[in-house]
Amino acid sequence: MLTVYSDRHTLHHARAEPFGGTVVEPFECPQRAEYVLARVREVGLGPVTPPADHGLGPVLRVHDAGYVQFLQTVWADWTAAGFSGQVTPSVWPGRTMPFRRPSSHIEARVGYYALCGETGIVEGTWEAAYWSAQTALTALDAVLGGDRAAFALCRPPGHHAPRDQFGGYCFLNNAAIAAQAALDHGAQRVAVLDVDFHHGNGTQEIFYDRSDVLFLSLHGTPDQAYPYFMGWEDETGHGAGEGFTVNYPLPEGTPYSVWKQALERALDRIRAYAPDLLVISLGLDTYEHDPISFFRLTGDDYRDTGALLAGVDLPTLFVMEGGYAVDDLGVNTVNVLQGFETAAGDRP
Ligand code: 6XA
Ligand code: ZN
Repeated sequence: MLTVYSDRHTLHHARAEPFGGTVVEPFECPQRAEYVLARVREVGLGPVTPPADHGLGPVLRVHDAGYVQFLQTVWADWTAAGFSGQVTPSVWPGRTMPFRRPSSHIEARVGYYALCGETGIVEGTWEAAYWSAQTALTALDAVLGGDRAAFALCRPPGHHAPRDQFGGYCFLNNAAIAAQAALDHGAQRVAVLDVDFHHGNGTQEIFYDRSDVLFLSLHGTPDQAYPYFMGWEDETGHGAGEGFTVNYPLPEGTPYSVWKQALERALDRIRAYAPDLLVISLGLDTYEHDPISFFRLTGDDYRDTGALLAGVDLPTLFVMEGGYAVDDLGVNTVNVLQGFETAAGDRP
């Protein structure tokens, strides 16, 4: 399986993250992608190639132009205002103070485009996010070109980013950008299955009123887990999209035996939809030792997951999302991909 990887992800390296009333080193750190790449190479998963530049066109098919321009200029505007630390949201148009008209101050603009407060922006964040999206698009090219599957080793991740907000460590929604690009290249239907521990609120929002993308997400119940305000079972889509969003919220302590039942239900729904392409938002924070999550999946479970994903027999694009047990992240990620390849190879 081809892996697409750009070392420009290292340009995004926030220094601090608010966590439980303290400030910690961000869980989402450059070592994550480096460990995954090292494991890809160690097992000889396949060739590793840098992304090709597809330009901003496919990004703007999904994201708001004003938001993209904000990401491109926020660092310059922040430092011009005299701020020297990482860009950190501190004020929002909250529930009792709804947005009525734009304020030109950079603090207000940061708050307007921020989903939440843990995600810092540094000088190289835009460039890293841009190449992360290009990574997904380049891996998509391989699948559209006939590869059974490809792995986009994206960093920063993307699934929390809706049309015009950043947060949850995400800036551009790599999976959504790839799904939309597949449609723009002639696919009729695309399924996006999000197996990250966290609900893929951004992807859900982007496709919520559409039937040409089926979005499914297995995640920690919003009653207990970030992003808290989305991901309930009764969010099923809107208008033409009614029935094309499917959420499987799961409780604290969920073991693989239970998680797998939800996965099998999701895979049945995907089979019924009969898409041309399957995009997997691949987060490994479902792992038993993940520091910020509460499922109980083990390393071996990821091989089985990969085999089940291969069982739907569709061209498949893997897009890297979360996973913070950094020491085991490479093995767990590649276990999914190897489990997939072994099962796909066994099929007639
Ligand atoms: C913020 C937690 C953000 C989780 C981001 C993530 N306290 N998403 O892993 O998949
Ligand atoms: Zn996650």
